[in-house]
Amino acid sequence: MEKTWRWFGPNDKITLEMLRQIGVEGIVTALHRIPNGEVWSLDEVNRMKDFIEAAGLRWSVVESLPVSESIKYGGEDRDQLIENYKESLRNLGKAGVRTVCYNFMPVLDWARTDLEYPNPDGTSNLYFNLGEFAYFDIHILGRKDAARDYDEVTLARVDELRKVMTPEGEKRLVDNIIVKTQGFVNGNISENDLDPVQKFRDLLALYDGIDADKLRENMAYFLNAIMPVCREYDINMCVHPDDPPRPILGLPRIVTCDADIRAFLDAVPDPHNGLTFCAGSLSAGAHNDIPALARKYASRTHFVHARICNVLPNGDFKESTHLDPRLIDVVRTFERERPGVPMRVDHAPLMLGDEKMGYNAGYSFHGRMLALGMVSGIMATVHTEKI
Ligand code: DNO
Repeated sequence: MEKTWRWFGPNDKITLEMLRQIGVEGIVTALHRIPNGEVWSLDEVNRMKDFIEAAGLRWSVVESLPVSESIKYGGEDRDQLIENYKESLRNLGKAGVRTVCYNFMPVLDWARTDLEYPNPDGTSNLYFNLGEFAYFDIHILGRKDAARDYDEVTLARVDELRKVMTPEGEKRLVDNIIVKTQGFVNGNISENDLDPVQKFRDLLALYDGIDADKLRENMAYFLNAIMPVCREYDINMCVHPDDPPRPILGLPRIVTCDADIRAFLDAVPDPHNGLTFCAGSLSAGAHNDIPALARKYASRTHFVHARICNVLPNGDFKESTHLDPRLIDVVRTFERERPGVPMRVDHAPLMLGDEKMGYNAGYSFHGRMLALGMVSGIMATVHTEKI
C-alpha cells in the first residue's frame, strides 16, 4: 500500500518536511477553506498540488470533497450542488488527483464522547461512551422519543449520569460530540457557533421523513450523476463507512455492514464507485467481521484507513492498538490484493506531548507516527510471507 498521511494544509503544525522524514509517501488533504458546496477551482487545486510537490510528496487522496446536506436529503438545490461537485471533480481530474473520499452520513460525521480518555500507560485515546451519548441525545438535545432508541441498561446509565452531571460536563459533551470532532472535517458546526445545539437541532429537522431507503436513493442519484465525470477523468470515488455503523440520533445510516456495502456497490456497478475501507469505523459495530469484509471488498476499495476498535459489553467502544491481529489480517489482505492502494493510519493515541499541541481530535503526531511505524512493519513482514 502507499503510505499516506492526513495533513490539514499549510497551517498544519505537522509540516510536509516532518512527514518526509517519517516515511510518508503521499498526502491526504482537502481545500478546507472552501465552504461546502462551492466549486474547487483548478487554480486552487493546482496551488495545493504544487505546494505538496515542492516538498517532494504527492497529493494522493482528497479527504473529503464534502457532499452537501441538501444532496443527502434531496433538497431543491441538489442538482446545482451536484453540478458544482462535478466541476470540482473535473478540476481535480485535470490536476491528476484521482482518489476522492467522501461520506454520506446525515448531519454528523464520526461520533465520540471523549477525546482524551486515559490509558493505563499514560497515553490517551478517543472513546465512545454509549451512556454519555444517550444522555446528550435525551437531556441536552432533547430529541423527541429519543429514549426509545436505547436499551434499559443504557437508560439506567443515563439516570446515574443525571445525578452527577454538571454544566461543565454537559458543555464537554456538546463540544466533543458536535463541535470538536466535526468542525475540522468540514462539518456543519464550527467552534465559532454560539448555539451549536440549536443549530444541530435545525440540521436534524432537515431529515424529517428521510428514512434509509430514501437516503439510499439519494446516494444512487448522486453517484449516477457524477459517474460520467469519474469515467472521463478516471476518478475513484470511495465512500467512508458510517462511524459508528448504525443509525444515530434518529438519523438513518446506510454504509454500516456487509449488506449495505453490497447494496451501494450494486446500485451503481461502476468500478469508479468504491469504498474507503475504514476498518475502525466498521469495527465499532460488533456485527462486522473486519478481516472477512476486507477480503470480500478489496477489489472495490480505493483507500484504506488503518485502525481498529474494540466494542465493550455495554456498547462503549475504543480504539485498539494498530498491532491488533484483526488489523494485521486486513493489512495482509490489502498488501497482497491491492499493493498500491493508498492507506493512512487514523485515530492514534495522544502521547509524548501531543496533548499540548492542539492537534485536531484523532490526529496526533507522535501517536500516528508510532502507528505508521507499526503498520509499515506489518507490511514489510507480509512481503516475507510465502503465500
Ligand atoms: C474521521 C474521519 C472522517 C472522514 C470522513 C470522510 O476521523 O475518518 O471524518 O474523513 O467521514 O468524508
